Parts: sequence; C-alpha cells; structure tokens
Amino acid sequence: MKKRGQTQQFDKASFKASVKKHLVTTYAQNIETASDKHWYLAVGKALAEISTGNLLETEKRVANAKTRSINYFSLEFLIGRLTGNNLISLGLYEEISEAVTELGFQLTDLLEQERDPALGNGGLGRLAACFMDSLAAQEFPSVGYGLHYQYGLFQQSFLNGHQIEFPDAWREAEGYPWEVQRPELNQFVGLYGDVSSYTDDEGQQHRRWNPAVTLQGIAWDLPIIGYQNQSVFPLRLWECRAPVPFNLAKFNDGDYVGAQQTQIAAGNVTKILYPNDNHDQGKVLRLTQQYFHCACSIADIICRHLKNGHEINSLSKFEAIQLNDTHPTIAIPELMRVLLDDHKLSWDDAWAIVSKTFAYTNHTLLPEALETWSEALIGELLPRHLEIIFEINHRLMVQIEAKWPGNNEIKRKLSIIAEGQSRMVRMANLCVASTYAVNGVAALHSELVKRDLFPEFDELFPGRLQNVTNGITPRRWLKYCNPQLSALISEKIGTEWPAHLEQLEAIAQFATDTKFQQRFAKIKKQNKQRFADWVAENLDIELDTNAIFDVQIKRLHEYKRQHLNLLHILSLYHRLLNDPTFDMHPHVFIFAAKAAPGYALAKDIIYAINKVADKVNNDPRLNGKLKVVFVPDYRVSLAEIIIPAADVSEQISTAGKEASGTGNMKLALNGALTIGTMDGANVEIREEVGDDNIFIFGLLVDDVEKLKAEGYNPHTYYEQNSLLKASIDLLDNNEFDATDCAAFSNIRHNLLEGGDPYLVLADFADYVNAHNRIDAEYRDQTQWVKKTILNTALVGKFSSDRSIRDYVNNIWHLTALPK
Ligand code: 8GP
Repeated sequence: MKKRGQTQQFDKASFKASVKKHLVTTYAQNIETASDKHWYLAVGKALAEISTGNLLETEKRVANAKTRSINYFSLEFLIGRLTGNNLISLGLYEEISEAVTELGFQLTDLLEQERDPALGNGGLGRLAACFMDSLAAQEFPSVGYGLHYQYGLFQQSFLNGHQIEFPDAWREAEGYPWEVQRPELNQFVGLYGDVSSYTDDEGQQHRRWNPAVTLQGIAWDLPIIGYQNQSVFPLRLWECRAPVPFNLAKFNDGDYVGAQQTQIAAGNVTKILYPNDNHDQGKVLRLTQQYFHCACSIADIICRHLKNGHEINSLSKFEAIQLNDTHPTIAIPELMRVLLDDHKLSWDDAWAIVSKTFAYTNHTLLPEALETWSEALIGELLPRHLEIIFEINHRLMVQIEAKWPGNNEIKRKLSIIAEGQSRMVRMANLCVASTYAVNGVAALHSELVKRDLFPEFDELFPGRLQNVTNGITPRRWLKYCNPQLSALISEKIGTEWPAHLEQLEAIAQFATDTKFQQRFAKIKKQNKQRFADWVAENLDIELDTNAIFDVQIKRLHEYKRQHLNLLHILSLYHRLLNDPTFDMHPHVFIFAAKAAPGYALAKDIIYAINKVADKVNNDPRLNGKLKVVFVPDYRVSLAEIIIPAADVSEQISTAGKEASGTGNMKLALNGALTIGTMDGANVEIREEVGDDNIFIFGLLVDDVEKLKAEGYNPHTYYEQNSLLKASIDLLDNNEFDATDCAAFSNIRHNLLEGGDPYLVLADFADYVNAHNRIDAEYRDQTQWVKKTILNTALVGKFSSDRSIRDYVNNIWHLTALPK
C-alpha cells in the first residue's frame, strides 16, 4: 500500500532484508557487531536501489518526452548530507525510521553518521544544490554536471584560535552509498598539443586539434530525488583518471614511480576543490579542471542527443546549458570546436546552435572574483580553443564597430582579450558575447550588473541581461531541518506548502493569535536548546536559551564584515565593564565560517573572534550577559541545526557587494529577524516582510559610491565616535591576547591606515543603533514573536522552486515531464 506523499510501494520486510544483505555482502560486516556507521551505509545502499531504478526510468521518460533539458554546469554542488532529505523526498521517512528501529537502531543516530559531501565553497555551490532539488521537485528534465572531487572543501579546526585545514575525505574508505558509476558514459578528453589544417574529400578546409595528452572522465551519478514524485535526475560528477593505469614497460624496467606518473597527474585533476569563494586564483590545474569538466559534459550531452535520434543541428532545441558563474565558460569554445571540427558544421551554423544553447549566471561584482586566464596559458593547454576565442572576439569587434563606429574605447572595454603586458582572456566577456541570456541573482545585483559591470553590453544586446532572484529549497531548509515548526505549519495550513511555499502566507493570520505565538515561541526555544546541547557537548560552552541567539554564518570575507560584528561585540564588552548605567539583554553571538587558506586577513579575523570569545565567555564581571561562540568546520549539516535556533540573522555586507545571499532567506524562513544592509536579496526580503519586521541599517549603494568618490577617511569616524574609538582601541592593547596580538593589530591597521575598504567604520554607528533596537524589541516577547511569525509567513517568494520557474519561463523554456 502507498500512503499519501509516498512515491514507492514499500515493503518493510524486504527493505530490512536488503539492509542486512548490504551490511554483509557490500560492507563485509557481521550483523551482531556492525557499527552505526556501517548500518547507515547499508541503509543508504538499500535506499539507493530504489533511487537508481527510478533514475533509469526517468531517463527513458525524458528521452520519450522529446522536450528540452537543462544542463546545469557548475564546478560546485554543495549538496550536504543526502540520506535524511532523500527519505523525505521518497515519502518514506516514517517507514524507514520504523524499519531501522526494528533493526535495533535510531534513524536519527544513523543519519548523523553521514559525512557531508562538501563539494562547494559557499553560496554559489549551495545554490546549485537547491536548484537541482527544485528542478526534480517540479519534474523539469535536467542534469547537473560537476566534478567528483576526491577531497571536498577542507575540514576546519582551531588550534589556539587559529584556523587549521585538513583534507576532507568525504567518501571515506567505503565510498558514498548514494553514488553509482556509469561506465558506459565515460569520456576521453584531450589537452595540450597542436592544431593542423587538412582538406577533406570534398575539398573543404578543416582544422584538427592533435592533443598531446589524453585523460579519461569516469561518470558517477548521484540521484536528485524529486519531492514526492517518481522522478530522479542525475547529478553527474566526473572523476579524472589516466586512460591506462600505468606504463607496463617502465614498470618492468624497475621505474616504478615513472610508470605511474601519468596516473598521478590525471588523479590530481579531480583531487581537490579549490577553496576560494569570491576569489579567482588562476592556477593551471584549475583551468585543467574547468576544461575537463566541460569537455566530459559537452561530450555526454551530444552522445545523449544523438542516441535519442536527433540531428546535431537541432541541439539547442533539446538542450540548454546554464553556466554557473564563469567557471565552466570554456564549454562555449569546446562546443564550437566539436561542431566545427568533429561535425564539420560551418561557423555560422555552429554559432547559431551555441548562441541559443548557453546562458550565464553572474554571482559577483567583486573584481578579484572575475576570472581572467592568460592567453598564453590557454594557447598552450587548449590551442584550438584559443583560435576559436579569437574568432568569437573578432566577430564581436565587428558588431561593436557597426554600433559605435571608430570607438576604440568601447572595443577595448568589451573585448574578450584584455590588452597589456600579458594578454588575458576575460571569461565574463566571452560569456556575455556568446550566450542568449545573462542573469544576476537578486534585483539590486542585476541592476548593478547592467549599470556598472556591463552597461555597453546591455546596449549592444538589449534584453540579454536579466534578473533571477535566488532561492532556497524549503524541503531541506524548513521541512527537514525544523521538523517541529513544519508540523505546526502543516497542522494549520495543510501539508502542501513544501512544494508551494507561497502558501505560508496563510499563517500570517495567526501572527497575533496568543496560542499560536506560544507554540511558535516554544519551538524556537526547543531548537535553541537542541543547538545549546550541541555546543555544550562539542565545545564545552554553556548557553542560556533565554539569551538572544544572534547568528552570522557564511564564508569569512572582508565584504561580509564579520569584523563589524566583532567591533559591536567589543563595544558591548566595553560598555558592560565601563558604563554602570548600561544594561543589555543576554546575547549570544554565534559565528561559523571558513576562510580561504591563503586569505590572511580573514584568518586574522577568525583568530580575533576566537580570542575575544575565550575572554568574554570566562569573564565573571559580565554576568553571563555576553557569550561568543565560533563553531568550527561550518558545513550544511551544521547550518541545519544553527538556523532553526537563530533569533537574529546578521546580513551586514557593504551595500553593493553581496550579490544576493541565501543564508538570509534560510534564517528568515525559520523565524529569525534580519539585521541587514540594503544589499543583495536583503532588499527583497524587506519588501516581503515589511519595514517593521526587519532591522535595516547602513549606507546605501549610492552613499557608498559617493563617500568613496569624496575620499573616505576612516580616521574621522574613529575620532568622532568615542564608542567606536574605544572598541577599536581594544584591538590594540593586549586585552585578549598577551602573546600574539599581530592578528588584532592587522585588523586595526586595515581599518585605519589601510583605508577600511569595506566601510566598517562608516556603518558602525548605525549598526549599533539597529542592535539597540533589537535589544529593546526582544524584551517585548509578544511583539517579537509576532515579527518572527511574519518572517516565516512572508518569505515564500524565496523558494528555489520559484527561482527555477523564473529560469524556465524566461530563459530555459522547458516543459515538465508528463506524469
Ligand atoms: C555568491 C555570492 O557572493 C552570494 O551573494 C550569492 O548568494 C551566491 O553567490 C549565489 O548566487 N558568489 C560566489 O560565491 C562567487 O561569486 N564565487 C565565485 C566567483 C568566485
């Protein structure tokens, strides 16, 4: 019997038998002695039997439907643990929980055994994961293409407050139970070598690339399970290997290292995820990763297209490719190459396909994140691609000349090749010139893309630049991570909301209902307790759940301004110790953040927060009013327990710098009130929840520009605001660290002598005011709870289902699979 929401016939007895079979035959464990971890693996494998079957079925349905598919190209998919979520999507959570109990275990304990597949850095990778979930939930034909990194984002720990990094072997020794190899889909990829011309039998001239190196792409599929439907779509991750395991002749000669060199070099290609967020590092291995990803994925798409019986000329009718940032841009010249050189299409015919296939999402305006590759490097690694890039650029220049005759300034600005000592290929320009749609990720950001980043492109290609505001999947970020709140909502408005988040608006009517407020507040308290228990157990810090839980969880970056948060904490510390009239509601500041290993100031900020935490958490003079917790090794599974416990959500980037943010959406959905600048999606959150239910502060984008143009001087703010001065001075007087205060003085130096590039000092006073309002308003619990309910009720817009529908309607033009 199937119950409502359940997609599968479920037979408990045979499921239990399957788990035991996997425990013994797949993992070679004795039933009597197997650990929780092996039981989790066996449960995962037994469930994967269901999803793999459905994956193959869905592939057939897609082929039969003969409609367009979206291929989401991303170097990052920060999927987080899959098992719990997949159970929800399959509609089998209770059944499996029961089966596991009968086997003698708690499902929640087994789920804790799963290592997060950390195949992304932050927002960009997590967005890709939410989008895959929403594509499957709405049954839009889709494939996610990424890399099968052997090691995900590094694991972070703290040693005397300093960040330490370790490799993250997310697949562990046993492999990841949800993935399945697809050997029939493996591909070969060339690199280096040269290009030659030849004339075919009909007298046509062609170019041919003769690569010097060949790599093999091994296809691994992870199942993306549609929410309570039968569809499962692949997240296809490519692992790099050498086509031959080792050189037998060298091995026989006793050159054991030399015999394996090729394999070692190939293995390096997908060894690690580059740990940079909003920063481009320009390493050869990174370009190799990008090309390897694109070449395998393009080859896979074309194989599928031809296998389904279509002509190569109809490719763009059946396949769209979304480039998640510029990282997979090399797919554009790669598809051109395949069409020109392998399929012998003319330039115009090939371009007609390419320019209707690709669309590109921009995720940042930060100049240091906009990718450029040295022309010489591309020429060496991918000589044919460089020729094609030159030709695309030549044709772009012709178009510009036609629109702005004789205007070399515009040509220089829009050119794909940046002139200079060493010529560079600008990947964003290549994207805008070659795709049919370019989108920013929130309304404000998309406006700035048009106004500041690509104004001339906007004139040259009217309508190409668009907006799609980001979103988050409500299945993971409410139903799964906050089961009690989900149950309360379902009790009031029914159970359809996880697939139709706009329905949450109906709970707004209960915002002033005392009973509902009490239940809502009780759930928040229980979630705070769950997190406090975790902190007590793992970090040995006691938290009072009556305190305000104030959360800033995101990558550590100057533009995100964790140091503004820190300065505010220092101001509270100063006032508590020096101002007898000062009173505050107990407040816990919770941080979690990884810093890119090469980002020195970000690491200094982590260190400083850790040191301040040590001091304030143990200072009896503060009467427990102020606590600071820096949770190490931030990851999706930690976000799942921090977010439901948050009262306040810190979204405090310098206006114009945070393209969207998505943590802001997750926190608001779980009833945290935002303290934020008018930046990224904060602007739209404010529009939805209303000014009374959010704490907005700080300079606007135009103020920031004006201030910078006038010549911003942080010293003026330092001198004029005594609280700011006192707080900054605390950075420099050994208060928190008697032995190694370099980190503190680096921060201080950056803010004063370094010119304070992200205007921390300029926004400090208003930030403190906003915090004072929070302190006052939190004391009126009835009002506060009303606001938190309204936040949950009014952020339905930020479901990634809506984002996906925007892409589908305005960019991809897909139809959902027929039932
Ligand atoms: C991030 C943005 O910083 C964030 O605001 C946004 O929510 C997220 O993308 C998803 O759209 N951008 C990046 O992570 C980014 O641009 N990274 C690569 C360029 C290095």
